[in-house]
Amino acid sequence: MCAERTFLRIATEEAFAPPEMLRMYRDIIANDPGRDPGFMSLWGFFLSDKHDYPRNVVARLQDLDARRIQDMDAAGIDRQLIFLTGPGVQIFAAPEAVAVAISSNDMLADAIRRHPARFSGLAAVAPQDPPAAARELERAVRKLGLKGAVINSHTRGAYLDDPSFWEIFAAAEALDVPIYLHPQTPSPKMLEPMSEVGVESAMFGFGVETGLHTLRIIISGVFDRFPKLRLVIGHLGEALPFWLYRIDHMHGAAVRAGRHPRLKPLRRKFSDYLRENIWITTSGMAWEPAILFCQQVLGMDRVLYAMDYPYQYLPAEVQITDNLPISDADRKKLYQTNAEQVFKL
Ligand code: 1DF
Ligand code: MN
Repeated sequence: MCAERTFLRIATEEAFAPPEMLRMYRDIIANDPGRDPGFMSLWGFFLSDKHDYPRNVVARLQDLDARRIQDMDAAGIDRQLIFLTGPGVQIFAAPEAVAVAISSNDMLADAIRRHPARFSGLAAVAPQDPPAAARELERAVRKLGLKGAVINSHTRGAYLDDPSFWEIFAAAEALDVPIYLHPQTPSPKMLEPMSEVGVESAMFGFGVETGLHTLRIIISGVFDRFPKLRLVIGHLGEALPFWLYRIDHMHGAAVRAGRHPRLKPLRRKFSDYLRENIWITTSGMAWEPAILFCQQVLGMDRVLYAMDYPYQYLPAEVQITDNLPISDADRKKLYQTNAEQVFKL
């Protein structure tokens, strides 16, 4: 199939980490372990240096040159959409978070200038300081050529359905760029029943956290206030496509009955927002029945390919996507043109 390939493979949820930020992570682990137990479980593991698996991930995260391109070539990936790994700057106090977002965006933009045919990127922003986040998003898009922003779910327990964050959405809508709502470990209030059995990670907790966050954004009316806002979520929509029928039914019934003050009438059905304002990627979910289900439920134009490099760097997974029983035209949408349209690549 490779010899006569008629599409590019664009991977849309690919991570990097500046060495300086990892030094700051090590400092939190050593000196402030109570800051966020989810962060401790995640980065305590990846920075533990006890096993090849975390060591290899951390080495690959820091490379924005030859090793990354070699890995892309080995897997047949033509372009990566790269962004700062989770939880990015969202673990820091506001002034530090704002500064690290700026420096890591500059670092990513430099790498994209070195490898313009292979890399694109999204900006890190600090939701802790919404006006600064909006300003940095504008700088990153206008001056650095980045294609949108990543936000790694909750920011020290706070969710984006709180209107204090909405100027970030206003900036994204005005700049006509998407926000990638990427996972991180569940917020402190949700963590313990997961962490006591070790499933708060990307195994399960990431998806619950980020699916809940997306649901909160929709039911709060964000898309009625910002109807052109585009959100991208990974891991085949963090299970929301599977829940869609039941959420539509129960959300509608609860709103009509006035069941909860935060369940307010919306202009559209819950599922309409998922289909019209949200795009999903296949990161970590190279699984034929699940991909076909999401394409059937949301439409061929809404599902984008992603690998989740380097966390799930499995070149064999590309074969699964190559071999999906869909038309060549639809395969090109999945691998290339949907990403080109959503991120304006
Ligand atoms: C993991 C997975 C870590 C994802 C990530 O960032 C991450 C992991 C720290 O395997 O622990 O982004 N992921 O998106 O699935
Ligand atoms: Mn990821």
